[in-house]
Amino acid sequence: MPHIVQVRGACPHDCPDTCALVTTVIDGTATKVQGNAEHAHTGGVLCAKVSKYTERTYHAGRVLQPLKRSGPKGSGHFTPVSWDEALGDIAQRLHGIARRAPEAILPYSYAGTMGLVQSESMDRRFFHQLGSSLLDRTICASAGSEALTATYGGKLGMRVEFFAESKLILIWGSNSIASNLHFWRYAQEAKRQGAKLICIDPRKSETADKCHEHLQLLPGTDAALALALMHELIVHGWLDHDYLAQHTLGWDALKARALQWPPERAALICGLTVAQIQSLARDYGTTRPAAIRLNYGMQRARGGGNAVRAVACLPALVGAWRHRAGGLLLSASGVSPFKRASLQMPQLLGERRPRTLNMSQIGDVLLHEGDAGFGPKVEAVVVYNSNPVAVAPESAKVAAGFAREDLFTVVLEHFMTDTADHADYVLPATTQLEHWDIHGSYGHTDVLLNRPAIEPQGQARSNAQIFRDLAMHMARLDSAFAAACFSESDETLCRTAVSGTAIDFEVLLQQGFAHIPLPDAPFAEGGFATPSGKCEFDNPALARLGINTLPDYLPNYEPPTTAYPLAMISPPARNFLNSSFANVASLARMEERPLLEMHPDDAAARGIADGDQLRVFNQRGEHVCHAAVNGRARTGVVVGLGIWWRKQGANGTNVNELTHQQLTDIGRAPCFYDCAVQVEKFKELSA
Ligand SMILES: Nc1nc2c(c(=O)[nH]1)N[C@H]1C(S)=C(S)[C@@H](COP(=O)(O)OP(=O)(O)OC[C@H]3O[C@@H](n4cnc5c(=O)[nH]c(N)nc54)[C@H](O)[C@@H]3O)O[C@H]1N2
Ligand SMILES: Nc1nc2c(c(=O)[nH]1)N[C@H]1C(S)=C(S)[C@@H](COP(=O)(O)OP(=O)(O)OC[C@H]3O[C@@H](n4cnc5c(=O)[nH]c(N)nc54)[C@H](O)[C@@H]3O)O[C@H]1N2
Ligand code: SF4
Ligand SMILES: [Mo]
Repeated sequence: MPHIVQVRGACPHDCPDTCALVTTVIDGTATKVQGNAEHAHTGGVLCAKVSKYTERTYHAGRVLQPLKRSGPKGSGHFTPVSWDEALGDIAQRLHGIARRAPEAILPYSYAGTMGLVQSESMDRRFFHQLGSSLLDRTICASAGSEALTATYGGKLGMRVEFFAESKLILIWGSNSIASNLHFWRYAQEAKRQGAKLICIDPRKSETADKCHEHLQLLPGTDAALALALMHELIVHGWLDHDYLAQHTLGWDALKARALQWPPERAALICGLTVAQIQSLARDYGTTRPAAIRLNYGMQRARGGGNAVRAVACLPALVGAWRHRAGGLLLSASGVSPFKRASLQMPQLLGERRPRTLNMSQIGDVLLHEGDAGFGPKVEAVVVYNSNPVAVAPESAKVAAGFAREDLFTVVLEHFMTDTADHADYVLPATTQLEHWDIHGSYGHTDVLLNRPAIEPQGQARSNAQIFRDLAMHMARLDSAFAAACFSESDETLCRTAVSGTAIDFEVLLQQGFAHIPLPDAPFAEGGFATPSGKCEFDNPALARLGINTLPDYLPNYEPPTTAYPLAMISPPARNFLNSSFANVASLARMEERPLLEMHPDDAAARGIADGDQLRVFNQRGEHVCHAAVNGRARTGVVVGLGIWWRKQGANGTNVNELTHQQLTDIGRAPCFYDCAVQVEKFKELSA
C-alpha cells in the first residue's frame, strides 16, 4: 500500500495572492500541488505557475550540492564541494573582510520566497552580527508603500473580499488576471452582480480584455489623470463634503491644485480623449460603492510615488471609504502582526550603524571604487531569494559588477540563474515543499503556515539553516556567533513570528491559515494611521524629499525623443514570476520566447511584421527579441514582457539591458517603466 499524505502549505512567491497549498505526497514524493479549498481567498484554485510546482521542485537543473567556481567569473564553470569546505571557506573570507571593513560585505536578497523565516530572520541576525552594509529593499514596492504611508499612515486599505460587493471597480496599473488572479475572482463576482469594471493601463492586458472599459493612457501619466478626475468631481459637485471636512487634511490646497487640471490639460499628457476622462469622472463620482484596485504598474516611473498619492486621495473626495466595498487597496500588509524585530534582532548591531545601499542601484554600487561619501568598496556579496543580474535595472552594469574578479560572491539558489553563474560559491537551497515557513500577504489579510511536505532534495538546506551553519563556522573565528540566537530552528522561528500576537500557532498547525481580526471598513469613520488621524492630502513631511507636499504630476525621466521615440514598459509575463519559472519548460513554452509588443503603426513604420526578429536599443545597450504585433501595445509604447533570463536572450540580454538606475520621487525605487527606446528590424542573428 502506498503511503499517501496531504500537507498544508503556503505559496512562497512574490504575489499578492499568497495561496494556501495542499501538497499530495506519495511514498515521500510530492505528486501534486493544489489550492486549499478551505481557504476562502485561495478557493482551491492556483495559477498555472504554481500548479507546476512539482516540475520546478524536481527539475533536472536543481542545484543539489554546494558548488565552487572553477572557471573565470561568469563562465558558469563549477566543481562540487562538501558543505564543510564551502562554509569553512566562506566564513574565513567574510571574517577576513569583516575584521577590516564589515561594510564591504553586502547581503542582497528580495522576495524569491516571501516567507519570514527564509527571507528575514536568521539571515538578518547573521548580517547584523557581522556589521555588514544594510540593504535598502526598494526593487518592487517602496515607491507605493511610502506614498501610501504618507497619505493613510500605513500600508492599509480595503479588504480584498469586499470588492465582490462593489458597483464600480477601477483596476488601475494592474494586470490582475496575470498577477493577482485571486483578486480577479472577486472582481468577476462583482461583475456578475452588475458592477462596472474599468482598466487603466497603457497595455491592452489580459485584464483590459475582460473589463467594460479600458483607458490606455501613456506610461507615467497617472497623476495627471487623477488630478483631472478631482477637477471633475469638484466642478460637478460629486464630493462628500462631510467626509472631507472631518477626515482629511489639506483639502483647500488640494482643491486649488486640482482646479488647475481641467480634463483638456490631462488629456494631452495622458494620450486620452477629454470625453474618456469626463466619463471616468462621472462613473467615479456617481456610483456607490466604488473601489480602486491600485497596483504596481504606475509606480515604476519617476513620479510613481506622487501618482500613488494622487490616486490614493480619490476615495476620500467621494466618501467611498464609508462602505466596506468602497475605498482603495494597494497593499494591506500594514495590518500584519508579526514580531519582525524578534526574528531579525537588530540589537545585534550594538552601537554600529552601517551604511545602507540601495538594491535598485546594485550596478553602480558594485562598480563603485569607494570613497569618503560611499564608504568602502564592496568586496563581498551574499545573494539569496533574488536574481539581480536578470531583474535589476541597467543590467550591463550589474553584470559587469558581478563579473569583478576581486568580488567574492556567494549565491544561495535553486537553479543556475544569471546571478549564480557569477558566484564563487553556489549553495543549494530548499524549495517551499522542503522547509518550514510562515507568511503574511500583501493582497489579503490572513496568515499562513508552510510545513515541509518532502525531505530536502539532494544536499539542499533551507536559507535559515545555511545561515545557522555559517554562524557555526564563524563562531570558530568570532565567539559572538556562538550565541544561542544562531541556533534556533526554523520551526521555532515560525513560532517566534506570531508569539504574543492575535494569531494562534495551534490554529495555523491545524488548518494552515488564520485570520487577523479586523474591522470590515478601515476608514469608514476616518481613523487613518497618520499623525493627524486624517487622510493627508497635504503632507509637510514630504518637503524633506525636496518634492511638493501635495500630490503632483512629475513627467518621466525619459520622455520620447527623436533618437528614442518609444516608451518601453516591461511588466511581468503571466506564466513567469519575475525571473522565476523562466526555466520551467512547460511555462517557458507558453511564453514562447522574449517578445516586444508593438502597435501595428509603429511596427509598419520600421518595416517590422509580427514574428520578425528586432533590435530594441538605447544609449545603455541593446536587446534582441521578436516582434509581437498583437494589438496589445498602443502607439508610442512598446512592451517587453519579463523577466526572461539574460542567457535565454538571443544576444545574452533581457529588457533590463535598456532600463536605467534613476530612482522614483518617493521610496528610492527603480523606474523600470520610464525608459525611452528605439526599435529596428534585426539583420544579423537568426532565430
Ligand atoms: N504572473 C505573475 N504574477 C506576478 C508577478 C509575475 O512576474 N508574474 N510578479 C509579482 C510581483 S513581484 C509584483 S510586484 C506584482 C506586479 O503586478 P502588478 O501590480 O499588476 O504590476 P505590473 O505587472 O508591474 O504592472 C501592471 C500593469 O500596469 C501597467 N502599467 C505599466 N506602466 C503603467 C503606468 O504608467 N500606469 C498605469 N496605470 N499602468 C501601467 C502594465 O502594462 C501592466 O499591465 O505582481 C506579482 N504577480
Ligand atoms: N524590467 C523589469 N524588471 C523588473 C520588474 C519589471 O516589472 N520589469 N519587476 C521588478 C519587481 S516588481 C521585482 S519584485 C523584482 C524581483 O526580482 P527577484 O526578487 O530577484 O525575483 P526573481 O526573479 O523571482 O528571483 C528570485 C530568485 O530566488 C530564488 N529562490 C526562491 N526561493 C528561494 C529560497 O527559498 N531560497 C533561496 N536561496 N532562493 C530562492 C529563485 O530560484 C529565484 O531565482 O524584479 C524587478 N525587475
Ligand atoms: S503565484 Fe500567486 S496565484 Fe500563483 S499560487 Fe502563488 S500566490 Fe497563488
Ligand atoms: Mo515585485
